[in-house]
Amino acid sequence: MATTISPRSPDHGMIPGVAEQCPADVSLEMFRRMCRSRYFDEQAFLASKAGHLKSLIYLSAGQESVAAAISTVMKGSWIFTQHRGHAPYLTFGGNATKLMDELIGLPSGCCGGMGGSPCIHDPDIRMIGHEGLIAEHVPIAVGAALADPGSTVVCFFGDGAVEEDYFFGALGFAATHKLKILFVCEDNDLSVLTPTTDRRSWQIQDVARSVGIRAVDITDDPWLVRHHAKELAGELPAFINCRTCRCYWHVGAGKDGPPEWDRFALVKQKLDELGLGGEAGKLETQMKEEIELLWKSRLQTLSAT
Ligand SMILES: Cc1ncc(C[n+]2csc(CCOP(=O)(O)OP(=O)(O)O)c2C)c(N)n1
Ligand SMILES: [Mg+2]
Repeated sequence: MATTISPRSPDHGMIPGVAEQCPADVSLEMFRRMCRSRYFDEQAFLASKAGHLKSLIYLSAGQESVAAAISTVMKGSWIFTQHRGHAPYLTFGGNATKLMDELIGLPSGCCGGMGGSPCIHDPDIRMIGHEGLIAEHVPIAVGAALADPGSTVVCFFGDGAVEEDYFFGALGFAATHKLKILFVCEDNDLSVLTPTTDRRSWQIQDVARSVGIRAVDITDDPWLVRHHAKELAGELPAFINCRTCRCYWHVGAGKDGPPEWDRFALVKQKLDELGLGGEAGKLETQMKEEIELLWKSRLQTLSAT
């Protein structure tokens, strides 16, 4: 009898051989982007705990594989995120120093130090900031796709955001007008601390399909995410629901407990199996040192002012 893999599983929707088919340089680049985001957040966690940050922080750690994979496909797109935007910003090439300064509250931050972690806005990478109401950016992202048909739009949001009424209207509008937008749900199964089964009886991918949008429901394996993003990029609008797990609290520097799975470790294991472990190790050390040094220098700036 065939076994069914639970949607809350690190193997949900896996396609055998998908990592093997990916060019080595792309696999390493996805991992480099994951490291950039992961080590940024680890230092942000420490800086927040030490009381150095003006902003409340919403950490992406644990979920970074999703944006790392999508960023290798949807280059040059407009990017919209909600409060958990560190990984989309950093993987799409955002300036790490400007984000550190933003969290510290310096005028050199990407929002002049006034927006903080949940409102990352940076025209340099075409990223539009979130204003605070969950999913409010989704209709705006759809509007951007309507206004700029020559570009593509990537809109990231959480599994809680899809329950807002304006989310549905935006999805339907994008379908009707065949807009070039990729909707990406970072489905960590939590809205603050409430699991999905306590909040709704339906699946968002079914809603997307019901209005004629192609949708997949998969785990956060970056090779799998990239595979689907590449396929769907030619058929926008499209929807990717990515089952993922956050490492830290909803907001602030703390831990609820161990995440259901550790994608970062699983990716390293896979890179080893692909014979890329040595190069990946070097990249990881390089990114870790680079980001740690940057944080150190920015925090020194703070103590000097
Ligand atoms: C319209 C609205 N309702 C409630 C809130 C309070 N709130 C802030 S974050 C959040 C949870 C969002 O969950 P999800 O979209 O899954 O994102 P995640 O934090 O899991 O990344 C809620 C309910 C809000 N900001 N806006
Ligand atoms: Mg969530």
